[in-house]
Amino acid sequence: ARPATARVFFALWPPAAIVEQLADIARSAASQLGGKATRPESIHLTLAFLGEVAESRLPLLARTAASVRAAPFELQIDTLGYWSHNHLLWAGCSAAPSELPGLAAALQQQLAAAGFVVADAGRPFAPHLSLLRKIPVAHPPKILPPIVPLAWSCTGFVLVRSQLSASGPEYKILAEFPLVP
Ligand code: 2AM
Repeated sequence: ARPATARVFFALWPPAAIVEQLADIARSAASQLGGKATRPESIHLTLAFLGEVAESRLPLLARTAASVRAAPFELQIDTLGYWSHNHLLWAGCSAAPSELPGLAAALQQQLAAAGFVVADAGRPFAPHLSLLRKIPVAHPPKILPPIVPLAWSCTGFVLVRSQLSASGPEYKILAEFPLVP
């Protein structure tokens, strides 16, 4: 029998106040453009995507993440972006502090050292929070409206399991890792 696996990734999970605002933006964009708004409980910023990992290795995965030393930082979510290759509308930072790519790189490095394979590890880190997927090609957003900047204090990151279902992915937080000054 094949070993049981889990589809997992590491992410920054926004606090409720930020989720609410981003979910509002996602809903109003969906009503204007069509497509599928990310459910509020699913809004996140991926740091490293691993895909399928044997369940037996999840404890090692959590220990590895716990060995990452990084300080808390502030993000200003102040811009929307659109990717035509996957018809995706996302929110992000016009100028992310270096701590954000720094955290993603530190995490990737520890994961690789422990023998985990990070998808897209060779590509530049493109931090984003996906808000609206499957925007019909007939309605790509031509002009993205400005958004009210959202101040997000990032004080930890999480290990998430993604369970795919007919109604879309369900995310379950398996472990949390604090960022300590
Ligand atoms: P997306 O929002 O841009 O689709 C769970 O699927 C999270 O992991 C999402 O944030 C998703 O990004 C990201 N993700 C999925 N597959 C990925 C891959 N192959 N490489 C990097 N990130 C991926």
